[in-house]
Amino acid sequence: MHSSDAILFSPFKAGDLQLANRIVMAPLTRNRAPDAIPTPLMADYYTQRASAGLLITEATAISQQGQGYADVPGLYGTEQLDGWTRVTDSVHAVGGKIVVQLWHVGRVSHTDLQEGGAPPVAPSAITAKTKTVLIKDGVPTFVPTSAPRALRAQEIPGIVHTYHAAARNAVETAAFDGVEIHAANGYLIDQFLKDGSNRRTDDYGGSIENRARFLLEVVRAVTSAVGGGRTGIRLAPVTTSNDAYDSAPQPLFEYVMAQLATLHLAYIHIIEGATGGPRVLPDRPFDYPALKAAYARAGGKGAWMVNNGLDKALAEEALHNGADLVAFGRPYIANPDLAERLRHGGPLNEGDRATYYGGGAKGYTDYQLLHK
Ligand code: 8OZ
Repeated sequence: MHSSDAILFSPFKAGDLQLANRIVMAPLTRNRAPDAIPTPLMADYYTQRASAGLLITEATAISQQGQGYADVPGLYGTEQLDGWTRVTDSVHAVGGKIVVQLWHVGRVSHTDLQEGGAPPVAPSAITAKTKTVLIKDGVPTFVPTSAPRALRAQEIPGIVHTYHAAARNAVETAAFDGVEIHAANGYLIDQFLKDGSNRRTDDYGGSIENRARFLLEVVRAVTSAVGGGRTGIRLAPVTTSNDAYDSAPQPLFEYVMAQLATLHLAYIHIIEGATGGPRVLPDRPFDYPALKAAYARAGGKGAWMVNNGLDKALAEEALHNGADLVAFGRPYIANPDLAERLRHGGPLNEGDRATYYGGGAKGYTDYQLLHK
């Protein structure tokens, strides 16, 4: 091991999660779960990547209403939980740790994916300027998202409860080590947070406190199900994904940090910049050190996980600057042994974009290892 590698390969305890190293596989949507049921091929895929200190699964719908894309997995049916149990058993058999990402897409959906062809739900009836993926005649096809309807206030406790039930099933039934709440990338929780998508005039809209209410109710519901030490949360303050926009993200996210600090989470996972895109956006400035300071100042003790476009040098720099964990997304598509490749300083395989979303083993479980 090179001495500068030591920081990436040191063990770390995030809440109740004892991790072998600082390298995290970020959640990656791969659309290979027909009928939302995880397959044996998915068990192979995650197991191949289990030398990461922590695997975070692809975003996983907590309910059919929370579904927004073809062939993404769920956590709300017996067969889905059985499929995930095959995944977690296989990952645990090789010593890996795995949490599932809890997902409700809100308005980023299509009537074809909703029960009875219903419109998707959102804080406000504002259509996202974004696309989703349907599979038509076996071919993944991008289509505009459908116009959503605004949730009635009385419906919100039911959705919060669905997060609670999904978290409990994930840990108690499917043997996940924990859960990550997906509060990023323009999905339901992010839609409530940001004023570009939330025009409500009730307790869930308007002020920062009101827009953060849904997120905090979800976090409390999830921690009451599985404990804060098994709960992480992913946030993307200035992402451009799925038409996400807030006019003043700094005070919004610093308020969220101060509230989360009291809930004893395992980790805070921050996407810096535009998800899968530039880390710095000239028209969306954001002070990440101030965000981390707001969390620490309020007593937050969870691990600080950073993500987006990291390479080895950036990851080491982040760890030296106070991050605890570094998450890699796209590099994990083509490099199942990314941890070993980082240790050796490369080389990295290039991913094949044509097989990112949908399909079978090709471009999924057939990438070469450095050493066999
Ligand atoms: C890419 C394609 C579909 C969904 C996200 C869950 O951005 C996603 C996603 C990414 O968080």
